[in-house]
Amino acid sequence: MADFSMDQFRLDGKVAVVTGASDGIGFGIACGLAYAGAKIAFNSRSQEKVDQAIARYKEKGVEAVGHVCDVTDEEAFKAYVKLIEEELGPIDILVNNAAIIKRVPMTEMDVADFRKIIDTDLNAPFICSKTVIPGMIERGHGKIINICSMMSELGRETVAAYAAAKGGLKMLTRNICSEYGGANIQCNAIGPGYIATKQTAPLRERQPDGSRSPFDQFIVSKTPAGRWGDVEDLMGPAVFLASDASNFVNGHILYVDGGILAYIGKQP
Ligand code: NAP
Ligand code: GCO
Repeated sequence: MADFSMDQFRLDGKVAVVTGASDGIGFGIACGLAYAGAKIAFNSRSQEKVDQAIARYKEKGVEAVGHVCDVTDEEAFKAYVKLIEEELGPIDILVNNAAIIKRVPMTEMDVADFRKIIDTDLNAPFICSKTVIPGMIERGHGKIINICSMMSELGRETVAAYAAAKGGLKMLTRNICSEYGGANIQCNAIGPGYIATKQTAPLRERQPDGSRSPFDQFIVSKTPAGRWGDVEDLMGPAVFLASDASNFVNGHILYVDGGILAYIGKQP
């Protein structure tokens, strides 16, 4: 029998950058990677959020290094990577998590807003990936995890820009795999289902009588697991895709959605 060790899932000594991980899914994924042994760097657009997040990481037993950096600014991200490499060492793992959403019918959406969402949710993962890939090639290994979405596969009213960006991110994932798989870089994505974070809080707002909103009920009924996901649901998949256990997994979109994409919906 071939050799196998659970140590393949460990990330001891690895340096992981998780973008936009001051809160939400990024924060959860960063904690998961840290519990598996990785050193964590994150960024945010505000110093206040960096400081608050460092304290929250500490509460979770994680020593994370945080700095202000806007992922849409290529020069700023290059400088950020230089800083992280000085502080923690070369980057082994990049998680492209930072993103924004604006929910508005397409014909009412300003082109400036559409461009901003594409810039943050699609152009920025390109910028961040292209910044770290040369170092990964030099060192002979690297892991990139893009955070996709149900909207990488499905459309829905009011999220045209977000869906266009997340669909594009799926193909960027496959293209990075295609171009750099030969350099021992694995680029995969996680496609979370509906996860309870600030981003989705407006969708879960309670009705005046305390009951669940129709959209909230719709999501629960569309999810075979019968619930919203928690950031903890994404930790194991992220550790797997960041670790040597996934060295032959490349260009894959791992949907962590409680089964949404497998399900036609409740029959009448
Ligand atoms: P969130 O709480 O809004 O987190 C997004 C983070 O991105 C924020 O903490 C924000 O950090 C950061 N960010 C935004 N623009 C940035 C920029 N230009 N530069 C640097 N950081 C920036 O949302 P979330 O729910 O955790 O989402 C995280 C990721 O999962 C996103 O890619 C989202 O599309 C994806 N996702 C979410 C769900 C869900 O149901 N929640 C499902 C599928 C996919 P600061 O405000 O601190 O700058
Ligand atoms: C929405 C949601 C979604 C989720 C997620 C689904 O308005 O439908 O915000 O886009 O956040 O990305 O996987």
